[in-house]
Amino acid sequence: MKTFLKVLVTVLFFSSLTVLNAEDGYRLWLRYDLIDNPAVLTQYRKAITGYMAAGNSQTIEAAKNELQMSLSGLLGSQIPVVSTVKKGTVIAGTPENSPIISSLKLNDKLGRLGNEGYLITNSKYKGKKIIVITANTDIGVLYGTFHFLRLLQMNQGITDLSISSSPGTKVRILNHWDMLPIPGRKSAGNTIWKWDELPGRLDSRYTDYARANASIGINATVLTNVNADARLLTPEYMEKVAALADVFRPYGIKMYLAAKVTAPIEIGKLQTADPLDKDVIAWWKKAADDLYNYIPDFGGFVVKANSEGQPGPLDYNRTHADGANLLADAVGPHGGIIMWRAFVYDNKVPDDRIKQPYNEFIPFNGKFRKNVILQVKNGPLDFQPREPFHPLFGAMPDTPLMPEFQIMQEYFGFTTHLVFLAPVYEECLKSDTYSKGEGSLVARIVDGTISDYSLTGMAGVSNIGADRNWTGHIFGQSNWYAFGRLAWDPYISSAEIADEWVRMTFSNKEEILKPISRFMVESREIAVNYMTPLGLHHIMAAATHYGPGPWVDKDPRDPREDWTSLYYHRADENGIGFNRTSTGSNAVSQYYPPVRDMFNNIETCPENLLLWFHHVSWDYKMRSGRTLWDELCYRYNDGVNKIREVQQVWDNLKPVLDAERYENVRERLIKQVRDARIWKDGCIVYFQTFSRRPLPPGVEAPEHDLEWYKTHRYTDIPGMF
Ligand code: GCW
Repeated sequence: MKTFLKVLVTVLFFSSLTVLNAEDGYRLWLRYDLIDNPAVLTQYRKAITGYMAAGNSQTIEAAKNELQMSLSGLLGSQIPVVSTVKKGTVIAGTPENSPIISSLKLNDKLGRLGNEGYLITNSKYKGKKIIVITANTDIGVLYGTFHFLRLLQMNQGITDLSISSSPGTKVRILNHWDMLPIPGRKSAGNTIWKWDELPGRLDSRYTDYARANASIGINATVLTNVNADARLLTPEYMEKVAALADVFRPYGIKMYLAAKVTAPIEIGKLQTADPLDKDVIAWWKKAADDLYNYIPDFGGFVVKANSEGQPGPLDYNRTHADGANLLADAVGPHGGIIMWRAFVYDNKVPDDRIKQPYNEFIPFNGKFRKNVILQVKNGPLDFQPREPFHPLFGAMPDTPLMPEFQIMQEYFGFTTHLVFLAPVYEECLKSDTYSKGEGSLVARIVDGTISDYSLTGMAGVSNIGADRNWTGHIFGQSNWYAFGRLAWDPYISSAEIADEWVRMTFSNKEEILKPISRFMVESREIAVNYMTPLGLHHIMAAATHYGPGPWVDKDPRDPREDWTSLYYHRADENGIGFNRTSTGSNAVSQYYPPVRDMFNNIETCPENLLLWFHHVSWDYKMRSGRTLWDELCYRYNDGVNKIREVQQVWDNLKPVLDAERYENVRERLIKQVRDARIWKDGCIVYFQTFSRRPLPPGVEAPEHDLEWYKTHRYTDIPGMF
């Protein structure tokens, strides 16, 4: 009874603390608040009485800190670090550093787990029940620690543990698209890298950034935009970058940089950047040597070349392979790699834009150095709400490929719309390329199961910014989380990821967990419907990419055709959609049969990609029995209605959520509902000028005329004004 009272008092004390705790979102999914399920708490208090971490590297120090911070928080009482094993000790370390772990003879199991994998298991030492977190390396131990803490945060059983895990890809990297500051101008930019303070002052945020990444297995980062700035390779910046690399290293995060092909001209004063020029070769070699002096474990470069105005080897009549191999040879002796982006297209090439990456890269299959990997966007266009998988997956068996996903919601309503992106990543990873027959999933190519690539990886364009809660929208955090989890394990489902994230970020209580994880999983399809249903794409506002712009016939930055919406939707009085079949641009030919044939035939083409591959008459009969025009209107309408439902669900959760995070989402959902309606109405009113058909019954009438939508400006969307 006495203990019961004690527990009760502690529970009350800590839950009142929880209420007082500002829930500003800073702690992400690593909140470590007191477990609010009494039965689970009792079980954990019995099973965990102390912890020890063997070894004295900074990485082990990080694991120790994490255990200290989390266990006391979760269990609501001081969980001590112990020097001898007792019943209920959590022991973390490698067999090499821990004679106790070594005595447990786990080497067989560990042998299969490589440099980053880990094992979490219950065991007995001298008759005492303990929990063991072990790995071949200290970083494996840290990853295992985070996994163990995830189990606790998710209130999972810990008395029957037998978990072994190792990553599906080697380079799990964030690509920040932040720009370097422009000299003499006070930029309002929202980057978290405080360049003006580095290297002297290291914001504590950098450590939390590294912790959060390590907790989901991200092991690499590129600090700045792939539209690269040559200044990064000057000593001033190398020193700053090195200071950050030092902060990240204990957490297993390697530093990479975006390289600019013309750096030898811009900062090296050479006359050319020709990859075969001997001075250029020497310049890059020296730049790499210098970099490795600053950062001995530097990872390598990511390069955007000959794309959207970026310089590249083609400017010197050389090839992508020449350009990539030049850099590969510079970093190779130090163990570095080159991630060469396949996101290339040129309006001077008279071919369907989406065909260009494949056409440009296929001839170079096997022509790259061993330490080059091609970074390929999930789809062949550009991070649209829905695209088919990129046809390069599976088509370059002798050159490693890594997918690039966008975590940042460039085409998904920025930090204002609630869209959980795991389904976008999952859809791509689970696509069957048929490159080696049935079952040749993108995931199996990416992780090397089918492809046998020497290098594997996954890149995510980061959505992390200077907001206190990191991503502006609280649900933006879930996309960062999802990317990390899928880079580690390309086979987990969106539903599993949502479940984990909600449990850790909000609550394990069914009344919160169920509704939130359900709408998360649905949110991507909802957004597709109010933005670009049935395979429509690239019909957003020019330049900003926020809001609809199906009428865009000229981009203010450049009047090129492939930056207009008309190029992509091709609406006319007969119908709508881009004919990419064998009678059109024949982009379908870039896929292996039977995928090619499935897309090519209007009867078998999935309806959610119909207008991507076909120009379809307004009266075409859809599987629902409706005409295409009616179906299009219904989908738009459905998207708006469903986001209103999400808003309702969220409003109903008010009494059980903390005020601050509730409000963060509530306020944004108001704008999302408003702007979803603008998407729907704007697109319907515009496409109706071609279809000349009435709105089908049940579809809400548009609020304004076409002119209103064409001239509408958004004044309250962060990132827009
Ligand atoms: O999505 C487009 C963006 C560009 C970006 C480019 C790319 C970094 O609008 O801002 O440039 O893709 O991926 O290179």
